[in-house]
Amino acid sequence: MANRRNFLKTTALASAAFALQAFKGKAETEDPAEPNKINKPIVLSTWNFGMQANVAAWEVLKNNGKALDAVEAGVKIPEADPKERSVGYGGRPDRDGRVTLDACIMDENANIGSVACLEFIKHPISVARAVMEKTPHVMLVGDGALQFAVSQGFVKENLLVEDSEREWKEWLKTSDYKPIANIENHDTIGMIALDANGDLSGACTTSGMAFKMHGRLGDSPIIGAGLYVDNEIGAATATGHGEEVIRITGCHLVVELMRQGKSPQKACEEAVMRIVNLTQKRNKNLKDIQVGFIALNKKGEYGSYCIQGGFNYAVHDATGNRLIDASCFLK
Ligand code: SD4
Repeated sequence: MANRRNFLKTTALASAAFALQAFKGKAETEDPAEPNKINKPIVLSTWNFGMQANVAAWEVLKNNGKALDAVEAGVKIPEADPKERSVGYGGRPDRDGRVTLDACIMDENANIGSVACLEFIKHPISVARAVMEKTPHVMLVGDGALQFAVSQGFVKENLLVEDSEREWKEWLKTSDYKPIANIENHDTIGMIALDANGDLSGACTTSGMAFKMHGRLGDSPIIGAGLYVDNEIGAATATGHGEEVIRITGCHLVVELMRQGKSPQKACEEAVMRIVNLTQKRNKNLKDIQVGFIALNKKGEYGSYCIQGGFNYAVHDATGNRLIDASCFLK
């Protein structure tokens, strides 16, 4: 334990030059034997629950369906599952005991839709899609998002399950807000897909940080932070402490790095290193922060990087569905 603490301390104090050195030479996903081969369709999603979500997305993709439909269908699986306590129905509440959900979606034509601080609706991703397709706007929040959802036929229901309520009441005894990285090995689900037609889309949905202040938004409903898609280049999505992802406009950065020629893996590494370096400059403790990115490019190459170990992601392509441990900065 002491050794780990020392190691973390040493690592956190490492210079930017050391930090940049540390992530050189990671494996690429491109097959050098077939540089022009496009691996499609393919879908990636964050955390363990991405495995099940990928299965639903794959049903769409394998039948030549659109990436947009695939990512919506995929993330609806954990949204509907009351046992998944960080997304949708069953999500942990804010410090006032209210379950407030954030989600966004982006398609191959740069159409975007988002809802934030939405209560009582099990599938915020579908409301985000309705914002995208049926309003002149791109983002609705709070009561306005709820009113819109109800007007579109979404059913209002109680999302606070017993286990989450019990945990919240326990938390109230101290009311100590300490977001924990990698809690239960799942958090936000972010999903990005390349369909058989070669088009990219992405979706991201979460209940956000447990016991957050009412009205707090993370990165997940913010296009460019928690999700970004550029159909000429690639797509990226994020999980972890949203404040840190917003600070660097994380997923837009990952996609821009791919535009500059970086592989998805290198782009994720460089974005994480921006957060690492800023954290050091701001004299904050890196070991309290987790951020993970996953990225996919137009060729179906993918990569991921995170600050701390423990983040994994699921990849489904024609060769099957698998869970991959992301490489990380703090070993
Ligand atoms: C947020 N990024 O609200 C989300 C939640 C998450 O680990 O992924 N937590 O900041």
